[in-house]
Amino acid sequence: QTSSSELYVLDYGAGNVRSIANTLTKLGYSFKWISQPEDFAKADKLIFPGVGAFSTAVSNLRSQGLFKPLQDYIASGRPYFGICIGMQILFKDSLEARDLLASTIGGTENEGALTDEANWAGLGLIDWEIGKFVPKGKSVPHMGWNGVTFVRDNAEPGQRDGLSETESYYFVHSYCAPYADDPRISSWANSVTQYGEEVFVSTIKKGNVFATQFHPEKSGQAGLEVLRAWLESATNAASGQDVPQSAARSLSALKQNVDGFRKRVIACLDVRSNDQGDLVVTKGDQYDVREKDEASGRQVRNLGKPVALTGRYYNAGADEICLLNITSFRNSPLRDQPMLEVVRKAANEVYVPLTIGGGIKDTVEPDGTKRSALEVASEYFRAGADKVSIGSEAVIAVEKMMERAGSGGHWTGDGTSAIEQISRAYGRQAVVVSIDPKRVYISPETSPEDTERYSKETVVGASSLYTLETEKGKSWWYQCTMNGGRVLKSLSAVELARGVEVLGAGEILLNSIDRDGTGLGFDLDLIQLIKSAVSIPVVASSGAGNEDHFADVFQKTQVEAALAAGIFHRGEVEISSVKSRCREHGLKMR
Ligand code: 1PR
Repeated sequence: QTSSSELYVLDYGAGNVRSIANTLTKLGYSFKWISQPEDFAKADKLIFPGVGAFSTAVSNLRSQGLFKPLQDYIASGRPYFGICIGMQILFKDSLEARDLLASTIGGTENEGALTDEANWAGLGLIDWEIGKFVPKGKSVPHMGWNGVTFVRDNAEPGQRDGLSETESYYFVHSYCAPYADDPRISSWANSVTQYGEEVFVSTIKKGNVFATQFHPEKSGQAGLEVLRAWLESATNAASGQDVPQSAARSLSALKQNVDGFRKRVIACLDVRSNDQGDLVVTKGDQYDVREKDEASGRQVRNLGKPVALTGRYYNAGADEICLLNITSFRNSPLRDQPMLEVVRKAANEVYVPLTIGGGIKDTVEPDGTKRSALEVASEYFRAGADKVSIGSEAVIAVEKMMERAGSGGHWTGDGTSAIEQISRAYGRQAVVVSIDPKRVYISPETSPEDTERYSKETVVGASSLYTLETEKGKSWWYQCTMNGGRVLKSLSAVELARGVEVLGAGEILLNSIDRDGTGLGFDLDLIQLIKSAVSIPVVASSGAGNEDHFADVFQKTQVEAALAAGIFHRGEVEISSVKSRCREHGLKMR
């Protein structure tokens, strides 16, 4: 061991570790990466920002010879901070590995690794199994901001280790450590969080081990405080030789007041090159991003610089920020260095989740080099993205799956789609599918087959939640589009949503070409239709014109998140006023 205090961060080569790096730099700490087994001996403090899937983490650690040294490091009593999978890996094992094995993914490079039972097992420090959320009355993954409640009575009420019962933290996971009145788990649990009816362990603290299920590096100022407190206080303590703990509260006592899941307000930036070749934030009306005025030469609307706007929205309290490269279908994203640079710089300034979309697909570069969607996504994750959003490619994947299944057949993936590849490596929660539906009004000319086919998914005027004057007496269904609405498909938005959930998407970003940029409010019919078709979270998008539209969509459709672009870019509505209006309606907001 070195005498100077060496902080190390464990990176086994998956997911967004740049965020934690940026956060440490922001807090004024220098650190080194663990790049080989020998590095553990040099570390005085260790952070493991585990991202991705449990079994991928375990098999990567094993194949790189890092598993045993990590186990030895923790046993040595030196301070350890685990984040997300970095917390789950302390447990005996996880249902996630078994689920992955049982899933119908064929011919994957992971399959061999998974059939080896060693790769199901975690470090085994905590004799408890990581379970899975049940999607009953709530979406899974648990994605968003939630509170914490301390398991033991608090000397300093409401606050401990930089962690506060009045703040919220960013969670993103489908698997969790269920809390129970059993010392095997209650002796390790420091705080719990409630999601729906389920109470799970949100932080672990014992001896030299501290771990969070949430992402402190993505939890804004509140999260930075948790990291800062640990960095300032972390001292050696042999595992298990802790000061005697006061009694843990029972599950029933904890369950009463801890459900603090917040609705998310997301700012979205559509990014593209303007005619001068500069990357700008633009905004369309029904996806047309050019100035209406012919005299101006129909220039691409320029609403600002992506990095500057991202920083502005972070400071204004955005719960998440979404950057969409809206013309990426035209060129190779891996050669699109300016966009990657935007992501890198944005990730340097914001400590809330960043979603990056556009061009996540298998590509062939101009020199003939093939790049898989997974490689493209990995590049974005390394640049600082937390989630990637897939648009056009998702439509193709679902069409193929439906073709394979034939009529009445079982929908199942074949392991080759971008959604499957990325969710296998990084976890379902890292994969968003962006849907660009367009209304198709049913007219007397609509063929009987079409009317029949979509009868179940057709919104009839009378059943509409929110009919505008111009829509009265009409019926319609929602058609999928690709390439920013340029290509129309026969697939319906409901089929697409159901299909991508089967393939492994963790969230749906639901746009509406009809409402985009109109300020008429979200298309509540569309949102309700999709929300009830899937059990993954849905982000409502397109059409927000004022604060009430947010309160409306949250109350009437149960979506977890709502996104806007134009009103924020033009400074017409502030994120803070959206949140206050929602609070007035009794909604929980960060
Ligand atoms: O197909 O995987 O390369 O992804 C391309 C991505 O770019 C998709 O997510 C697609 O939705 C998006 N996109 C493509 N063309 C456009 C366009 O506007 N011409 N933008 C576009 C989609 C919609 C939202 C917008 C909301 C809210 N933009 O991003 O932010 O509608 O706007 P509002 O609050 O102003 O109403 P691929």
